Amino acid sequence: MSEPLVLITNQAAVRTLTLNRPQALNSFTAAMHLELRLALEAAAAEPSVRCVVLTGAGRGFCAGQDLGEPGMGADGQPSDVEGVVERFYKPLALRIRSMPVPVIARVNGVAAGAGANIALGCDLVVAARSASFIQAFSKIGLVPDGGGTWLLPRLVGRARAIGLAMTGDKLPAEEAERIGLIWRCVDDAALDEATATLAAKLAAMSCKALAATRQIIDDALPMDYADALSQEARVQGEMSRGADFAEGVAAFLAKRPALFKDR
Ligand code: T3D
Repeated sequence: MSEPLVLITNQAAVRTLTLNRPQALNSFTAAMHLELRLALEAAAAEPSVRCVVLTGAGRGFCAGQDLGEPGMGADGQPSDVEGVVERFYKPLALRIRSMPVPVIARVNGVAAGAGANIALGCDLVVAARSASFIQAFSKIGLVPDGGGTWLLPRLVGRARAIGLAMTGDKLPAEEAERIGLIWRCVDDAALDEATATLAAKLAAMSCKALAATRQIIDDALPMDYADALSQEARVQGEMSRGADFAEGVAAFLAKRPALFKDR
């Protein structure tokens, strides 16, 4: 039997999905997309999962689209890049952004092309110091995809977004943290512990509130101040009617840790 293209492991309430094509730096094939889609759906549907970690096997995180796949131009066949982006990268980016639990990208090595932008679309990115981010698209005559055109200017501003996307230069993880592209850069030897600690912390919090936090921050971006304040009032009302809020307040007043269960 062939190896799974996405490895699935559980540690308490944290589910780790590991892209598993290390020989090609975990670049995406249609088959790996389909396995990842199923794995994300399964994690979303499983009530015991309260945080998802996305990472890569071997020395890379993900080198984006597998450029050797049939239909990528190298085989002389007509390419269907638009179809690939619509069928695979768009649903993947949207699925990550709509997960009912927080999603952490554990960037263990190079993240290039759509691999970089799928990582950046996760809620929190923790990267090893030896890792790097490359908007590789311009080097092969493409434009950023995987959500890059939306994410990059919002994360680091237009000047840096254009600079990264046009040059396709390698951005070391340390610099990515310094400019606000990612949450944390840690020493390689500390990556496992830093990711596990963060994942366990998020898994113990109110998933419902964390998923709603992601949603209203994204939704507030094009809003004016008054509309964002109204959105906060509406969603705060929803949250306050849930069991997690009652539990959070009760735990605070009783000076005990809260036990959140909503998703
Ligand atoms: O359908 C569509 O195309 C639309 C969607 C587009 C989304 C995209 O992601 S477009 C961008 C695609 N990605 C790239 O252009 C990145 C290509 N890779 C690289 O530039 C380099 O591999 C890296 C800078 C990421 C890493 O360099 P390095 O020197 O550390 O490793 P390497 O030797 O280049 O790669 C190691 C192996 O992985 C190598 O195979 P080999 O020679 O050992 O058998 C290499 O061919 C393979 N590999 C790396 N990236 C890809 C890949 N194979 C297929 N596709 C790749 N993207």
